Amino acid sequence: MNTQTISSSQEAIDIEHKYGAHNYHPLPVVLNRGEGVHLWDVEGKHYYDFLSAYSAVNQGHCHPRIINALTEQAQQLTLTSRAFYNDKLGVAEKYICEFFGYDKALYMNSGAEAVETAIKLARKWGHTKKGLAPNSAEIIVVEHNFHGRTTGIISFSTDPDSTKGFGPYMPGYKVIPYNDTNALELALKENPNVCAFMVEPIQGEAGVMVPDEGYLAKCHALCKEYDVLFITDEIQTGIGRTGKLLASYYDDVKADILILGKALSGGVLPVSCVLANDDIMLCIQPGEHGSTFGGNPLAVAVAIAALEVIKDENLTENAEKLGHIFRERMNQIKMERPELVTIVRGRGLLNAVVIEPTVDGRTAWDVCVELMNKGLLAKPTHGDIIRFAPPLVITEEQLHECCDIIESVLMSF
Ligand code: IF1
Repeated sequence: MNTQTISSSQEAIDIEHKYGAHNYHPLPVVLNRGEGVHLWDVEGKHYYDFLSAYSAVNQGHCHPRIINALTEQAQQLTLTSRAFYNDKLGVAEKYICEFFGYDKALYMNSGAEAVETAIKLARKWGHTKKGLAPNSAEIIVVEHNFHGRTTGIISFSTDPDSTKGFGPYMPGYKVIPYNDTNALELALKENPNVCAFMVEPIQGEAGVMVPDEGYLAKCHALCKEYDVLFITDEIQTGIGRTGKLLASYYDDVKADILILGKALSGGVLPVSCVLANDDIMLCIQPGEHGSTFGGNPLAVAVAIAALEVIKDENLTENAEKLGHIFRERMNQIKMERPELVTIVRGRGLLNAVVIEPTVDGRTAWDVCVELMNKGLLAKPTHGDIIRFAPPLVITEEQLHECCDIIESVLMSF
């Protein structure tokens, strides 16, 4: 039986509909090639990518240095498991620890796996170092969080789409409002069993919700005061996306446990990582945590190259500079069409625009379909919010060209 080759977009959509789970509602575009900020569909139509696979492709599609690292390692050694050593993992652990300033790194595969790892690490620290009674450790999280889709993680989600029908849920979590340090202080005062507070420095899925200046710094100070670990989930906001290497740097804050994923591989394969200092990371002893592919030579060779690209190509600085230009262009449209574009927000090249439904009932989805027709790919979240997140390699000229496309579509609504 030979594998079918796709000759039209509709053929690809049909085969996926018939044989694939219906767990997504994609825009009707079928891509088959990517390079930098560019994508092409089966018919050869060009698009600018303004989603970057939810910020996994910060370095641009198929970055040559990352692809080279992948292909070289793939022909040498891809997987040993952690039953044995290999000559790549230690080098990659050292590299990422020095890159972000921590004693130790624990590589995993998906972002959710890294979040689960951080949760286990924080609980282990709570029970063994903070002296919490067995199985009593609590973690504080915030409303509208998104940290992944495992049954453990959705246990503290406040999004019905992520939780409905998937119970029973894991205990041990307290949900408080985002961007509210009084709520955090009260939760810490009320509950002596808290081992950690986990937060996205900017909430991506919630719609690029940027907290007040000083919020993260105050949370960090409260965690110190109450002997609680400060965990940042920078899977989407990290690695240059927001114009700083990590979004928590906007408040000059360094997490006790840092969670990375997505762009840690430049979108080439799943790589995630948890970083912490020895007093925390060494709470997990041999045989207490792991995964078959976690830290495999192929993944970590790619991770090193992905981080080198961010540094060598000054992509964080580019995100900072072009982010200001992008929001300025979007605010100009907002001034022209205040009834349609009500909010523009973001940091670096993680931005969102809130679109009000038009009098004839067209929504952010219809804007994204029209953007697709005009050669720009973005996707709405929560109905009325369009997230705009191009690869960080985008040039100023390309950014203006894309803003022209966005402007022409929005002005036509
Ligand atoms: C989907 C959302 C974005 C994340 C943060 C952990 C994870 C994610 C801050 C888990 C993953 C992805 C998952 C993907 C779509 C996308 C997403 F819409 F789901 F919420 F980006 F906003 N922490 N986000 O953003 O990482 O296990 O996926 O590697 O599930 O639909 P993962």
